[in-house]
This record gives sequence, structure tokens and C-alpha cells, in this order.
Amino acid sequence: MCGIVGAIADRDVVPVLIEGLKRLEYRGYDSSGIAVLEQGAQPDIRRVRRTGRVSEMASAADAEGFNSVLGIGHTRWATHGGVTEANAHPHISAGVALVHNGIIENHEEQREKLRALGYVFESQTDTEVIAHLMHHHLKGGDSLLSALQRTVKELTGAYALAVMSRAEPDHFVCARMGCPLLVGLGDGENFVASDVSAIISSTRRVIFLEEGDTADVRRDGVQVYDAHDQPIDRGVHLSDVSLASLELGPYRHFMQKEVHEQPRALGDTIEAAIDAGGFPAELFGRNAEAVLSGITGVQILACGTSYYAGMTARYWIESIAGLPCNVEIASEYRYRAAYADPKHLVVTLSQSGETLDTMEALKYAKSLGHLHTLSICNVPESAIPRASELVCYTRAGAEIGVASTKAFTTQLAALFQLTVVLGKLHGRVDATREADYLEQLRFLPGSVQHALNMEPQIAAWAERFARKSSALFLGRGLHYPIALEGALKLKEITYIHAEAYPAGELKHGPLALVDEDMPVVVIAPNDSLLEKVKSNMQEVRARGGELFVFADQDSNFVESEGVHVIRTPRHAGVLSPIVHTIPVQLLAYHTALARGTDVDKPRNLAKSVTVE
Ligand code: HGA
Repeated sequence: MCGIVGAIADRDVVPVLIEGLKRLEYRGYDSSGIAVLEQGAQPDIRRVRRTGRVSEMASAADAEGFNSVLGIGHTRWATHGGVTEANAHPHISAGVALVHNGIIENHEEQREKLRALGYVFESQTDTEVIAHLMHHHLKGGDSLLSALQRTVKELTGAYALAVMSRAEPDHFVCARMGCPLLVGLGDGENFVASDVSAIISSTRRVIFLEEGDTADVRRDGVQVYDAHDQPIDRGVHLSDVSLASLELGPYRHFMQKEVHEQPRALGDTIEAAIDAGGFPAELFGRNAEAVLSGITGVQILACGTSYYAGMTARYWIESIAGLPCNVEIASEYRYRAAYADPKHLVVTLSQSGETLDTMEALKYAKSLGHLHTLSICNVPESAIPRASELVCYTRAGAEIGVASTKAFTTQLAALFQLTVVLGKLHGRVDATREADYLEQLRFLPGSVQHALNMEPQIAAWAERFARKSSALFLGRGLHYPIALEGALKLKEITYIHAEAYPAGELKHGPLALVDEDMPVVVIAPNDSLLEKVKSNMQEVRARGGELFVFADQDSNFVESEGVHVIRTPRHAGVLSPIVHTIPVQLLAYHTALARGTDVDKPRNLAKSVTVE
């Protein structure tokens, strides 16, 4: 969602801000803006804001000759107030400019208070109250830093903030609570960003701010303060985000690139297990053995695609590890009086590690009495893993396409490894089975590559899908969540209405939708439920529905009138859901291409969902 970048340097920072905002575009946004300090005897703040693409805002900044050694920038994904230039950030209150990610929950109360003090509001945003509060405290004699430290104590809600003032042209300040923010350390220049990708071409050395922190960022140094305004050393990390992972290379879209990166991403995610020759508990952290052997069940919390990864894991955990497993959508869990067994391990899944609903669900689970938490996440040092006792980082690399692909399959690979670890610790997986699972895992990247090779056949199907307005996806058992994922991918990037059902559920309702205009995608691997799925397919054919079947190489499906079949590689056993994800991703991708939709930035969606 929203993105922040700020810089102070000896050089013109406008290109740094623009490049940073462009790198944050993938997160989803509707408007953007920058504010810079105009040099001269009497420095003043200049600002440009636009709705639409960063490139349009950048052209306007260029046309107006923006050039400065200090500036802040923002991409906005509106939460409070429509998508208008007046609501775009930065917001200014007489000489103070700021950008904000998050939501200020007490903005109405603050607005009334500020109106009574004579402040006039120019936007409908919650953010503008922060600008006026800052101004109010500066007028009262505070420095920029102390005004910020005073202001944040009057806010409830979530924020990442970067603030500059024309009265203090040699620095800017920033703060975080509930939204990620980091400081980048350069050579005689320093930065702030909501995501390391925004500043990666300037520096890899970063300080992650913690909840309640503020920071004073100067050209020659940075000082971080904790929630009690005491100076604190948060340590410097070297980011391993690679520039190549942020660039498109020979691909047309990031989604296409990321789908094709899956053999590599999976290989990296399972590398530690392969190197260890098995599934040691340490894959999940140093203390993992003690924690995981003491638990009696698993509670998975996640949103969107990650939730479907959790649903798949439930089948694995119950059947392989023999532990009860419950999976729940984080945004629902956090608002209900859920039953909490302290001995059930809470597992949160989030690509970004910032998903607000998942973070809040994690905090809520702890407040309900859960003692042990584990996070599976793709972004090192992000908020959710840092709030978790045990961590497993998937090694998908930066995922830019809004529709998650490699993050999903690598989450599945991590969850499978967790399952086997639990199975071993709870006496359900012996050395022979462990070796067998390792062998299956070793074949996984190759099977995924085979599935990718089916792209031309799937692209041919996509031409027909592009003309449809609805689609049904069917799967059973382990593959039901993959049907859900297939329907979600199709909805997200093609805007075709799609639903997924466990195939046995068809006759309990959705069969009423089936006619010759309704394509029905069936995930039909050669497993114990294959004959059941075949019966469900007959029910569709009998009503004139057209079937598009993804079957394993070794199942003897034949094409016939109204039944189209693509054979995926040899049955991949318990890892089959991972392999069967590839064709549904490709189907959505090629259907989107045929419909001409914006694959990497589907309408109304954002990448890291950092608001409620
Ligand atoms: N509430 C602010 C910022 C929104 C945001 O962080 N979106 O991700 C606004 O609506 O401008």
C-alpha cells in the first residue's frame, strides 16, 4: 500500500525520491507526491502531487525545475478521503511537510481540537491532523524532533511518518508505529523508506525502526530514539535484496517473471533441509525443538493467498504429523472470542511480514493466552517475524507482482517442512519416511519446471477463457485449496468472476450455475480421490458444462467433446498441490494477457495490505 521515501544529501535528491517511489509502485497506490526544501537565503517548501502514475508526478516536478538536497515523497493508497490531488501527500501546515502511511484512528477528535485552535483543513485525510499538530507544537517552541515526539503521543492508530520543516533545513525526522519504516545509511547522505527496495540503489545499510521509535536524520548521521524518547542503538543490517529481483529483465510482467522463478525459489527454500539431509527442528530457529515438541496442536492465521497455503497445510499437519490444525482468516479471528489452547502453536503466514490483519491477529492470539508463535514470511526483519518466537523465511526473493505466486508455493514448501519436523518430534515420522519426504522434496523444483513447460497449451486455453464472464474451479482434498487459489488468481488479474468448490460440494448448490457458458476447471491429480472427481466431472458434462482438466501424466484421462485435458508431470505425491499451482497461475496470467488487463497492478488491489 502507501510508500514513503525521504533523503538528505549533498546532491539533488529529486531523482532519488522519484526512483524510490517508482520502486514502491508495485505495492499499489492511487496518487503520489514529493516535497522538497527550496534552497536559498529563505528556504521554503515546494510540493508537487498528482493522482495516477508516479511518472506523471515526476514530469510535473521536472517541468517545475524541482531540485533540492532534502525531500520526502509518498505513494498513497487512499483510506480516508477520495483519490484527489488535495488528499495526496505530502500534507503541509505552514512550513511543515509530512508523508504518512497508516490510519490515525482519533483523527476526528484531533480535527475538532485543531479547528478550535483556528486550523483550516484542506483535505479529507486523517493525515492532515498530524501536519497541523506538528505545526501547533513547533509554534509553541518545540524543535522539529520534539514536536514529532509530542505529536505521536497524541495519536492513536498506525503510522509511519517522515516530516521536514523549512525552519530546520539541515535534517528531517521520522517515526513509526504499526507500519514499517527503515533508515538507510549512505556516505554523507541518509534516507528513510517504508521498504528497502525504495533506496536499494543508494544503500544496503539499513536500520529497522521499532514500534514507537522516532529518528533524526541528518546528512552526516542518524539518531534513533525509543518510545520514551531515549537515544537507542538499533543496529545496522545489510540488506540482501538484489537489484535484479526488482527489475523485469526479459519478461513482460513481474507476475510472469515470478511464476518462472519458482523452481529457483523453491530450490532456495528447501536448500537448508537438503543440505542437512533431513528435517531438523532448527530449520525454524534455535529454540524450535523445545517449542515444537511441547505443542499439542496448530492454529494457522493468514489472509488471501496465504490463507490457502494454510488450508493446504492443515491436510498435511493432521495426516502426517497427527496434530489437530485449525486455519482461520486473520481479519475474522482478531475480532472473535476464539478458543485458545496455550499449547497450540500459532503459525502466521504473510509474504510481506507487514499484513496488518495478520499482525493484529498474532497480537490478539498472544493476548488470548497462546504461548508459542511461528511466522513464515518472505521479507527478513519485517514486523510479523520480529513479533514471533520462531521464524522461517521463505527464499522467494522480492515479489513485485500484486498477485502472489512464488510467495505462495514457497510458503507451501516451508509448511511442508514444518509438517515433517512436527511429525518427527511427535513420533509420527520415522527415519525411513523422513528420507522419503526429503526425496520428494528434492524432485520438487524439477516437477515445477515440467509444469511450467505446459505454458503454450495453457495459453491456448486462455484464449477461450478470456471471453467468459464466470468460471468454476473444482478440487478435492489437498487440491481444494489450490482450486481456491486458481479462482482467486483469475479474479484478481482478469476480473472474471470465479468460484472454487470442493468437487463433492457441486451438487449441493453450484451445479445450478453450470451451463455451456460456464467453464469448469478441474484439478484432478492421480490420487485416492481421482475416481470421485471423475464422477463429479460427469455431473458437469451431463449439464453441458465445458471441462478443463489438469490431470497427472499417469492418470488416463482422454480428451472428448467438451472435455479438455492438460497433463501435468508425474504425480508428485504429497507435494502435488505445489505442482498443480503452476497451471492455475499460468491460466490466470494468459487470460489476463488475452483480456489486456494490468497484470502487475490489478485495479483496486495493493501488494502489502498494511491497513485494515
Ligand atoms: N490514511 C492515509 C494514508 C493511507 C495509507 O497508508 N494507505 O496504505 C490516507 O488516506 O491518505
